[in-house]
Amino acid sequence: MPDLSLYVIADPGLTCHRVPEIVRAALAGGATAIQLRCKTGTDREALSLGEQLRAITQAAGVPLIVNDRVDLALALAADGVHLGPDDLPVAMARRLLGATAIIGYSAGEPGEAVAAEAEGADYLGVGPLFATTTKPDAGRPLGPEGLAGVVRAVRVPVVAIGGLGVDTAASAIAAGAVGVAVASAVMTAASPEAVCRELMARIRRARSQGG
Ligand code: TZP
Ligand code: MG
Repeated sequence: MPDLSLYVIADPGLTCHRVPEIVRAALAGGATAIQLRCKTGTDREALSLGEQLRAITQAAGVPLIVNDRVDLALALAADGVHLGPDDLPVAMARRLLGATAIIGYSAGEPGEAVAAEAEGADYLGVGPLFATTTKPDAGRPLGPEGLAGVVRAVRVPVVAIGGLGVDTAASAIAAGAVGVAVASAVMTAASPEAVCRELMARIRRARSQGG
């Protein structure tokens, strides 16, 4: 499994700045995985951004995971895909992408998490941990207790998502997540590099305190 400690969600809908520049800065600050999340725009636009991110992540030796879209993941030769209940099932994505692809799945409670693990998901994105405006239909925040309940239910690594930033990352790690997935805290930051550096410092500190 790749290092999912600081999993930055590159969503062009959250910024008026150039996404490739933000991703470069995030990687310089220590981001360990990048997700391409395009909820609006044309397929050509998503492909063009994906090609730029593919080159940047490859040069940095960091995985690129495509949200929702198995076709785009294939077109980009991305490292994997992140799926949810509205997307192709995990098992079908596995057939299309192959055994080495990283396949993640969004789960909001233990039952969903156990089912996705049984279907072959490599990791789970679990949330929203806290309230977020980035995904209006994300559901009720789980809080650290809810996250810990999902972590206990599965063997695959869990990445916490939703409302995470410098002040909240440690609580996700303390609840058992292997990492944090962060969209707005990085995409809207004045310095994405500085925010990522601080996030990694908080993640490391929380791990050392938990161990
Ligand atoms: N899935 C659950 S919450 C969420 C997604 C995609 C949004 C995460 O964005 P932010 O800005 O880090 O809260
Ligand atoms: Mg999805």
